[in-house]
Amino acid sequence: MITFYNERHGQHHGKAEMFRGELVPCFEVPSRVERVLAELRGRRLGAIEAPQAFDEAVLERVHARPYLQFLRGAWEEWVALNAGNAQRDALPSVWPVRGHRSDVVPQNFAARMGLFSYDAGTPLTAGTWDAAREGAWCALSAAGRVLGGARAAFALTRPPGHHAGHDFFGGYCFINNAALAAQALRDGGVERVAIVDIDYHHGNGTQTLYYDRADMFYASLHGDPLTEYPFFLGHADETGVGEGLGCNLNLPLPRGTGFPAWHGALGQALRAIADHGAGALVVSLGVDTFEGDPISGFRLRQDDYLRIGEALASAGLPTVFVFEGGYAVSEVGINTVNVLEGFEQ
Ligand code: SP5
Ligand code: ZN
Repeated sequence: MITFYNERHGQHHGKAEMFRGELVPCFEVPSRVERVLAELRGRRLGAIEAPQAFDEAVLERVHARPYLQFLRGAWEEWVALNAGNAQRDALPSVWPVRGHRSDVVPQNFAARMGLFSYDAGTPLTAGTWDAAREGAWCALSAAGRVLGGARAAFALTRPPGHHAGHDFFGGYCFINNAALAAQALRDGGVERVAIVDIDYHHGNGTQTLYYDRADMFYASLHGDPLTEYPFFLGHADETGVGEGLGCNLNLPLPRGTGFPAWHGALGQALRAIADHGAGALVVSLGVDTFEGDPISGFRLRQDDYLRIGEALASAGLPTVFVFEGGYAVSEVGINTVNVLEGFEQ
């Protein structure tokens, strides 16, 4: 399968994220994608290409214009704020909550950063916008290849995307690459698109983007939000709204879940996708379900990822894979490429 690789991913490199009152080194590091790239090359999985360039207006198919404007200018504004900021990543520290105004965009940069985000774990750096935008081009190029008749294509990029919503960043994500790929498939003539999100974390960004739509089916397997990030979305009773009612399937699983139960839930998600009549599939491919992942709680092993690829292939749909989480750096390449290889066998 062809891979569209984001050569600019390294321009996004956060130093630290807020965790329990401390700034701890970022888990979402450039070496993650370098490992996947090396594994793809070593196992000769197919061509690795740079993405096409697109008009930035296409990002508005998924994201709000004021949010995109914010992201475009954020680093320069941050640097202009204080001497020394060029040496520090930007992190939000204040947010609107229930009953506060979110319809007025504040002039203060810290306030605007909070308006457009939901956690303090997602540093914005000098090259974040360039890296995220190039990642969007990878997702759109992969969708384009599938629309052109390819069985599958892979967008290998970071920062990841599934936590980013219409007008917010968080969870290491800025631009929702999977949502863009799904919309591109729709715009290319696929009437019903399914997204299956196999990252350890619920894809709150993707779910909120398509919650009221019947043409986008979102299914996610993830750590139960009662105990796991992103906490405030991802419960089983979230099934969609309006025309989208019945087009959202959350399968939360407890910490400690191993492959048999996880694989059963994937089967359930794929049956629901078949029932929906989807004509194409987008896979939010996180491998933070691995037993060795430093921030997650499932117990999948390396060989399980081959079985996941086989199960995804059994859906029989043209498929766009989009790289998401996975923080056990030394195994992230093997696990990710196992999914792709399992799919091709
Ligand atoms: C794309 C993706 O996988 N985003 C995940 C964002 C998770 N952010 C919260 C991480 C909390 C870190 N916990 C550290 C535990 C150390 N033992
Ligand atoms: Zn994740």
